[in-house]
Amino acid sequence: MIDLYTWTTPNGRKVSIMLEETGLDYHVLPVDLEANEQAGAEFLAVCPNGKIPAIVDHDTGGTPLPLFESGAILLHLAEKTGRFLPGLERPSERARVVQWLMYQMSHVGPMIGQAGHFVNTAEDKIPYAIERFVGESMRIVGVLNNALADSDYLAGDYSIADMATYPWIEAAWEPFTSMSEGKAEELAALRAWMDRLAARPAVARGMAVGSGN
Ligand SMILES: N[C@@H](CCC(=O)N[C@@H](CS)C(=O)NCC(=O)O)C(=O)O
Repeated sequence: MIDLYTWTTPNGRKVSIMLEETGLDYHVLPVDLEANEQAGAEFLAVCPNGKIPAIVDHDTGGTPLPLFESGAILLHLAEKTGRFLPGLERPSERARVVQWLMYQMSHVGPMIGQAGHFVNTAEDKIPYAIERFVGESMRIVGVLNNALADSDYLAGDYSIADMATYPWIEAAWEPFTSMSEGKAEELAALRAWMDRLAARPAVARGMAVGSGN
């Protein structure tokens, strides 16, 4: 059994999608970010960084493993199940998946997250910050679109890199494409990839996890 600490946000959804895809036995423990439960002692004991997602894997054959950082969790679950990440005997294919996973972790999530903060959350609408983070997010999304021009998935076969990226693009699609005319057409390859993922039943189930259930 795996305990999944999560909420209805993109980083949490990456892990619930992977859990649904692999069929691993898991139990959801909602961490209500609006009630600031991520700062409570119970959650901090599992995730000292105070951010979802986190898991406790009880099926290690030994001491249970608490783990935070969505990318690390996805790698762990992929290695545990031997799915959605090529094995060490296929080093080049594996490296490509890890590359796009790192791209999500270091660019897609942080930049779109900051863009959302400065556009929506911040009381003070700072033009420099909005321009900086929205501009960089658009550039990053463009890189994804180019990568998908000749490929159904980010790194060859469907992988944890796609699972990590999808919830962020799904959340950003509407606001980003409504910012400028022609944006949706420009990002046609990305849209087709989104539709491909949305059609997967496990993705739909994973996206629905965490809302206080
Ligand atoms: N790099 C972390 C980021 C986690 C993260 O930012 N989680 C957000 C929700 S998507 C969170 O818990 N925010 C609550 C807070 O900042 O207090 C990961 O990928 O797991």
